[in-house]
Parts: sequence; structure tokens; C-alpha cells
Amino acid sequence: MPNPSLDPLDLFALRESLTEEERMVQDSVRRLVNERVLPIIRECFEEHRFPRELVPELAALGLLGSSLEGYGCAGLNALCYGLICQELERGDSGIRSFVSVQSSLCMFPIHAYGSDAQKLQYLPGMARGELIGCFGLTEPHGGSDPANMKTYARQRGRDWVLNGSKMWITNGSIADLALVWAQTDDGIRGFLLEKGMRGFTAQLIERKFSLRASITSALFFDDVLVPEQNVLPGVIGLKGPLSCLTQARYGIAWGVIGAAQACLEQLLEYSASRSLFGRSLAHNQAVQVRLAEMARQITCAQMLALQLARLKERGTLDPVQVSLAKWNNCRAALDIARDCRDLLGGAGISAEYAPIRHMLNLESVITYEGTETIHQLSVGRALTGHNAF
Ligand code: TGC
Ligand code: FAD
Repeated sequence: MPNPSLDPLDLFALRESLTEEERMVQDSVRRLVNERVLPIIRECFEEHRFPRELVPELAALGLLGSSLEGYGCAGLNALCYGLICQELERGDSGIRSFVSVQSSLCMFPIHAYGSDAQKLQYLPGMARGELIGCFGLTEPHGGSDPANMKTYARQRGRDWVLNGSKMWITNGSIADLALVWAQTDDGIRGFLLEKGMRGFTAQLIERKFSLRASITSALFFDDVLVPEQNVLPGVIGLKGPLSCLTQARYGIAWGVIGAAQACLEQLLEYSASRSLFGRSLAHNQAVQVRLAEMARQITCAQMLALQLARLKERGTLDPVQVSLAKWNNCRAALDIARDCRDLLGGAGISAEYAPIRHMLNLESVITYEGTETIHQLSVGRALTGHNAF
């Protein structure tokens, strides 16, 4: 019998340190994932379909822009946002991606840098899930170096004319609103493009092997006329998009723990019931060492995420700390998913089991929002003072 006083997915009892409100948030998202995501996600992945029908339910639980104050947003703390991401990604990284982009990459910058009119126009509808947002930073020639973006906006009278393209944009083809970052004569600025603006098109990227239950698109801008009132007035420079990435990477550091937990949970059941050489798979030393290693990795990821939440609440979070956590936790989750896939044997490549789906998703998650190398180099730069990018 396993030790009944320990939760194998929470060996250091993180949950016991949560407040009642934090537990309630975690439980309600967990219920939504169990009842509404898990029953359909395998098919969505196979069919390459984002389950858009879940958006009103995500909104009804207050999960869109959950940490923002006002405008119909829930105003939850940083830890709650982390727990939301963790529970959603236990279902699928694609669902967490949707919420990350809507909340951290589109609503957050409007809240932080938008005019009063922009906040009133967009945020309540986005919190209700009636308006979907996307975030266009990456370009086809190289996403790791956004300072070198080619998309350009020139001022014409009081308006702007935007030309260029963006690549790999989550929610792109279903978005009502695209926050597009473009170079201008004064530096990088954020432009709020609405669906249907002349010269603005989105093209779905089909045939992905990863994040198949998520929409990914390319965006094209051909002399798009953007009125002055659609430019974010509160920020100029790369720090605008990078500050949004800090919010979203924080959520990813939490989210991937959920994916890893889902894989380990399934493997624990499987290894207990599968019998080989006259004993259960779980009875073998080599298997136990691998299970213990997974639990160690999950526990370390949880402790990093928890301290990250405390630093965020305190307002002292440094982007380098977020880089280290995003790197560590994505690497841990991907290694766990791959190892679970292996320990399931042939069954590990079947759609009946979750690890291969999580593993394939995590190949994107370790790449987007800054690749593993980019985060390693950010930490290296902080340690040495030398910019090695
Ligand atoms: P660097 O010199 O480091 O910084 C330029 C300016 O930005 C400031 N800054 C920040 N400000 C606020 N918050 C942050 N987190 C900040 N990080 C940096 C910095 O102080 C500086 O300000 P100033 O006033 O001195 O100009 O810039 P760099 O050109 O050296 O680049 C650094 C590097 C490589 C780390 C950065 O370019 C980078 O992070 N590259 C990776 C790009 C990336 O992550 N793209 C993600 C695209 S979005 C996405 O993937 C969404 S997936 C969503 C989903 O589906 O879940
Ligand atoms: P590149 O920047 O071309 O990098 C290629 C390789 O070179 C990587 O391994 C990288 O680590 C390595 N490398 C780069 N620089 C160095 C260096 N100096 N030293 C050593 N190695 C280096 N972007 C958005 O703007 N919005 C979105 O919503 C969004 N959603 C995404 C969804 C998915 C499913 C995916 C896959 C990507 C998404 N992205 C999005 C883009 C993502 O952020 C980029 O893919 C990522 O930043 C890497 O950029 P790139 O693909 O152009 O690779």
C-alpha cells in the first residue's frame, strides 16, 4: 500500500498552505477540467480542434483576466492565477494557452497600458469571453529576437499605417482583437487591430503535431489603417511586450506542473496494475527510481512556482526569476511526459493515454514564450553581466 498520508502529486503538501479562497478556486477549475475538458480533449486533439464551446464556461468561472481589478474581472491573487493555469494544463496545454493569451497577453496590456476608453471598450467583453484576443509579437524570420521586428507602423496624420506579418499566433484566426507590436519611428508600440479591418488577415496554421487543441495562425498586415485611438498610449519600447511575457511565463511555470501531474497520475495507476515477470511493474527498483525522480521534479517545480507567487504578490518579482522557473518547470514537465510515455510501453503511443498528448504539447510550451536557450541565456546574463544573445 502507498503511504496514505502523502499525496503522490503533492508530496510537500502545497495545498495545505493555501487559503480557503485559493482552494475553492483550485477545486472549481479542477471540476471544470474533470467534467468538461477531459471527456472531449482526446477527440479535440485528434481532430485538430480548439473546443471553443468551453469559452463561456471559462468566462463564467472568472478565469479570463482573473488577476485584473475592475472591468468585470475577478481580481484574484497571483497564486490563484497559478493554480488556474495548473488545473487547466492538467487537462491540456491548449486550454491553458487560450487563457494565458486572453488574460496575460491581451487583457493585461490593455489594463496596464491602455487608455480609459480602450479599457472600457474591450476588457468587460473579454472577461465575459465575448471578445477573443491574440498577441502578435513573433515574426517569421526569428521570434527569439523581437527587437529586430520588421512589422512597421508609419504615422499618417493622426492615424497609423501598418505593414508586415506575424507568425505562430495563438488564437489568431478566432480573435476579435489582435494586439500587434510594431516598430515605429519612436520605438516599438502596441496596436489594437480589430477583426475585419481592411488589409488585416489571419491564416490558420494547419497540420501541427503539437497543441492540436489550440488555434495557431499567421497574421498579415497590408497597409492596415489603424486609428490613433487604437494605439496603446502607456508604453513605448520592447519593455511593453516583454512585461506581458513576464505575466504569461509566470502562468506557464505553474501550468506545466499540471501536465506533469496528469502524466505521473496515469503512470502510477498503470505501473500498479501491469504485471510482468511475476510482479507489478511498480515493484521493480528501476521503475521506482524513475517514479521517484518524477515526484522529485514535480515537487521542485511546485516549490519554485510557490515562491514565484509570493514574490509576485510582494511586487518584487524579477523577470530573471520567471525565466529560471519557466525553463526549469517546462524542462521537468517535458522530461516527465517523455518518461511516462516510455514506461507505458507500446500503450504509451496510444491516444488512450495522456502522456504522449502532453509530451507533444510540451514541445511547444518549452519553445514559446522564450525558448529554453533564451531563458538560460537570460539567467547567464544576470549571473555574469555579459549579454551572450
Ligand atoms: P533587453 O535589453 O533585455 O530588454 C529591452 C527592454 O525591455 C526591458 N525588459 C522588461 N521590462 C519589463 N518586463 C520585463 N520582463 C522585461 N524584460 C526586459 C529592459 O529593461 C529593457 O528596457 P529599456 O528601457 O532599457 O529599453 O532586450 P533584448 O533585446 O536583449 O532581448 C532580451 C530577450 C532575448 C530575453 C528577449 O528578446 C526575449 O525574451 N526573447 C524571447 C521572445 C519571446 O519570448 N517571445 C514570445 C512570443 S509570445 C508567445 O510565445 C506566446 S505563446 C502563448 C501561449 O499560447 O500560451
Ligand atoms: P528562433 O528564434 O528562430 O530560434 C531557433 C532556435 O535557435 C531555437 O532553438 C532557439 O533557442 C535558438 N536560438 C535563438 N537565439 C539563440 C542564441 N543567441 N544562441 C543560441 N541559440 C539561439 N508568438 C507570439 O508572438 N504570439 C503567440 O501567441 C505565439 N503562440 C505560439 C504558439 C505555438 C504553438 C508556437 C510553437 C509558438 C508560438 N509563438 C507565439 C511563437 C514563439 O514565441 C516562438 O516560436 C519562439 O519565441 C521562438 O521563436 P522562433 O520559432 O522564431 O525560433
